[in-house]
Amino acid sequence: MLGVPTDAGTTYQPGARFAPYHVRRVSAMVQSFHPVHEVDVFAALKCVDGGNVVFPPFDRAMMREAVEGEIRQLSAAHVKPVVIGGDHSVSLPVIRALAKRHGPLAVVHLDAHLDTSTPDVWGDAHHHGTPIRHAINEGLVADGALFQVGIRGPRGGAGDDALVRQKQHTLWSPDDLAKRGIDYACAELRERIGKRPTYVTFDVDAIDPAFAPGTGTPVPGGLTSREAFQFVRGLRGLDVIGGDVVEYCPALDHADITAHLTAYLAYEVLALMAA
Ligand SMILES: [Mn+2]
Repeated sequence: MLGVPTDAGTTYQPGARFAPYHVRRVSAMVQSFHPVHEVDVFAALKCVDGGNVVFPPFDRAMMREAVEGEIRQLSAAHVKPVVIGGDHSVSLPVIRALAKRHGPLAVVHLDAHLDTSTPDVWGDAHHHGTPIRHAINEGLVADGALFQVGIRGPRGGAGDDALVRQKQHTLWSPDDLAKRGIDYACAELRERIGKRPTYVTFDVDAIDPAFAPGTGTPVPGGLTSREAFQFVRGLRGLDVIGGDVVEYCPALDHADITAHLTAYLAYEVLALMAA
């Protein structure tokens, strides 16, 4: 586990840079044995908290450089990273490092937002609304192997989904997931991804603000935390080579609801690796 404490890529309410500290604090509540996968996660895996990646918190380019460098070293040593953000801009350097090692990846992206914004939106190519566009355009994601789940709410324009559609990627809103059924959707996803190395990037705003109030760009109408767990558990069998949980913002949280959620989601990603 690595913390990446930055929110310099945030477009609305900042504060996600403090997430790793709070996830560590509540993670003492997360025990080892997974009741669904029937695996003792921390016995099956050698888990280490590698601390936080070090960079100036206000410099996004230096953050990307530091994170990519760290992940490249870990990956060369056969370590599978699980990153706690930070805002969603932390995912791009992780995906870059892993794709350099494994080739184009499958990416399972849970989020309220597409995160494929162009530089036109804010006059800047790199913020928390852009990592997926860069990952697609840099060839880090295999065609047809991106699954965006939980996307909802108004778009900036009619063409916002075009990039994702044009590469035969998949976009499931919470309603799409409910109509298909989560188990059926996961079976379809697993069949299409097959043996391809897979990265899981989990923006906590995929989950409804009722269940995840501590996040900077909330959108009503999201997944319940139960649906999210069911979905992530349904990824079992994929070759999960890394993952992240991002956009948890402690200052906006209540009673550590989102802190616990973030810690448990990270545990679910570890459980996929252990199972
Ligand atoms: Mn996001």
